[in-house]
Amino acid sequence: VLQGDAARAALTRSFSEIPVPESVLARIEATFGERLTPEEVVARILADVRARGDEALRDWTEQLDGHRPEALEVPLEEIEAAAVDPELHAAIRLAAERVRAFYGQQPAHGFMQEGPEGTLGQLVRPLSRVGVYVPGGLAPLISTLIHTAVPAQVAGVPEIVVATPPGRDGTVHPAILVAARELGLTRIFRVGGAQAVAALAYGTASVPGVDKIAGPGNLFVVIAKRMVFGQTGIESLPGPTETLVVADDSADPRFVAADLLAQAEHLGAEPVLVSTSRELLIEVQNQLDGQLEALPEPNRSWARDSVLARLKVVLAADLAEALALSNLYAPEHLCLLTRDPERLLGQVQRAGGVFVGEASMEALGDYVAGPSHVMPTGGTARFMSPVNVRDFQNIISVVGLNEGTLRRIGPAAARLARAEGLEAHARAIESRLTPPPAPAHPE
Ligand code: HSO
Ligand code: ZN
Repeated sequence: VLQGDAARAALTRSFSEIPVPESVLARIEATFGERLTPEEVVARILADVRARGDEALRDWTEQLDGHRPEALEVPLEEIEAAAVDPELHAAIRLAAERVRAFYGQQPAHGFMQEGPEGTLGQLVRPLSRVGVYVPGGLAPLISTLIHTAVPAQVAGVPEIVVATPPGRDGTVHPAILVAARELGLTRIFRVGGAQAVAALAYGTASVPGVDKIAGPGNLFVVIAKRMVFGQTGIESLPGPTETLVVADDSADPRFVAADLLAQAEHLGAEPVLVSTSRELLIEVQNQLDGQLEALPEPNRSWARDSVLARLKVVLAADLAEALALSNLYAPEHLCLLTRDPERLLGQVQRAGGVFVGEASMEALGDYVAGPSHVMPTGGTARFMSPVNVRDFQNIISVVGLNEGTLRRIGPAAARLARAEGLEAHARAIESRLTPPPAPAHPE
């Protein structure tokens, strides 16, 4: 149990220390025959896809996902034929409807200030083409497709393509296909990892290059997104998930443990518990043991792995200190399990999302609450926001001032231009301020 300075030190993030699991390094060595860093691996894949396009995508998919896809795009008939049970289908619909309704509320318009000066304003335009990355890995993340594609749709993006790694049999999970169909998405590519990011960034014969790549992924996907930034946009660098629970003595230890375990079952997750009550910490520990035991495999191993490797437990002097620690850590998810949790919202400065009270557990937010579950991880909540409509639009500044305004503010601009040594700027302004010389009268 950490307290005071030790707690502050444990919750201060250092980006140079992001550990690469030994299993990842071992896999790299097995694949490449040498101990490359993940960055070196990604750089190789990006360069290869850039140079060889679809053939490189097929080669890397075969090597890393164990299947060689001849057609990289999922045929339309396969999307149309995909089926899941009616209950799951209805749940997919509900999730999509609720995310759509939530982002329908986000103010995302521009403004046009028209007055005696003329016009100044911002035009807002949707991006033309967006690529959504849906991780494969341990689970088919149906919800992730919904939680990235729908905000882009609300933004007005006309073309959304999806990339997701195929299973060993080469197929994409039917639930992903059903969700895509529900959203009206028809272009799905069975390619994952850094090679998918490369394809979306550079474009290949089969995969169209996009203006922005959105969505979470494993270490290689995140590194690839960072490396292609500039060539294409990225919405953020969502890495392994974290949840920080703030609980006081009123919290139910069963729920605290359940919420920690829910996120602990994500690969590489970091669960953090900050409590003002020592008794609660002890009871949560018991609950964690019991609930872990009761989880089926493989979920128990996944969750246990995160708990053993990364669970942090902090005893805070009071809720003010608890919130200060949370702001320092800037968690992806902040869960408030306290008396009057709304009261604490005013103290929340940094988090991807805040989940207020017992009835708003983060797992609900992962699926159907409304806000996108793609939230800033790794402390990036200090400067990034959850996926939202604005990620899929850009702003165009409009300058439409009239001549009266030019006369008033032009001289100041010319003065600034000369101070910068930029004479042509000054003249461009002054040529409109001084009336042209009167034409000589031929007499
Ligand atoms: N909690 C994860 C998202 C997710 N959970 C998807 C279930 N499915 C990262 O925020
Ligand atoms: Zn989750």
